Amino acid sequence: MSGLTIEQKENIQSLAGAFLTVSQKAAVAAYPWIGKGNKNEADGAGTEAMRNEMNCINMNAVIVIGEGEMDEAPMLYIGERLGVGNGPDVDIAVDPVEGTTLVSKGQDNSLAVIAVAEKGTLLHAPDMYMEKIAVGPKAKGCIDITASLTENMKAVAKALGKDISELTVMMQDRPRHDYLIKQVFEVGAKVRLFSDVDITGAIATAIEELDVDILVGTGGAPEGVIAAVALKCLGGDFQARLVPETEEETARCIKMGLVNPSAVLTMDQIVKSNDCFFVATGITDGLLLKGVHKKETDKVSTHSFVATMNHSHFIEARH
Ligand code: VTB
Ligand code: MG
Ligand code: MG
Repeated sequence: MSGLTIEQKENIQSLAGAFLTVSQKAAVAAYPWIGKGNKNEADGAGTEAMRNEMNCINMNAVIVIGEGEMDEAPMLYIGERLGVGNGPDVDIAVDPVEGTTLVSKGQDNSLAVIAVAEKGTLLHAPDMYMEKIAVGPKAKGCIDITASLTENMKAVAKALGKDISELTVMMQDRPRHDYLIKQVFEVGAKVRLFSDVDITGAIATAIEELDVDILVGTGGAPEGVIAAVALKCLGGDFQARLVPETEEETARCIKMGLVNPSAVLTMDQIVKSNDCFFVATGITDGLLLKGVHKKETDKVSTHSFVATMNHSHFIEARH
């Protein structure tokens, strides 16, 4: 339970508008790098824009999921403090350019994303793989990451009032997911494979029109924390399990306070507070959002998605 006063809660939610500008600026900054074959420049431009804009916001913020450790990332490193001060105390998880390869190759579905939550309530997930499963509001409470995908599909189909063969399961197109794809085909359900950005797949489960019932698979842990915030706001559900692959990664988990590194992490363990929100802006066109597009006379258009605990909405803007 959060110990915040109503005023403090409102102060956190009132930051959402300022963070919309942050993600719009990051997407616009990455725009010139679409299709230029240079992931690092795209990432750098988005990161710098995000950081400059966040430093103008009245808040005491700490990056808990960012571009890396202090010694490897000059900007938005884990532990970096941002904001003008004298505002709400918050934790921030960012991915200024989620899908850098997509941007550099001019492919669909890249985003600028940010999740914000009450100070001390976001999981400090290390940069390693994480097994994930996400569903929308109607299937909340029905998932179990320790069970097989088949079992989860049965439970979700029941909750949605569908036949199991009518389910659409989204996952990253990777050989490591072959065993999952097999389970989907075995029950006659559909897969929807994508190359990158599993945050979009997770959110898609909570947006009816997108026709995605489950997001499953192993992807980045930082992206998992950001997706968990979005699903919490959207009333969906999310479960995860870190996949440390080396002794060093196991040690990092323990250092970050995860006594049992491969324990099940529920949505409420990943995001401990209800005082949180999520913002994304499309860089290239995608399933959830349109990308940045050039308009007449030096103008660009952006398309963003904001989800708070009270509501979610899409915003089209010209800059
Ligand atoms: C995952 C996923 C991300 O990159 O981290 C993926 O969570 C990396 O997967 O959304 P591979 O190691 O198989 O390439 C993204 O798709 C984009 O950052
Ligand atoms: Mg990134
Ligand atoms: Mg990423």
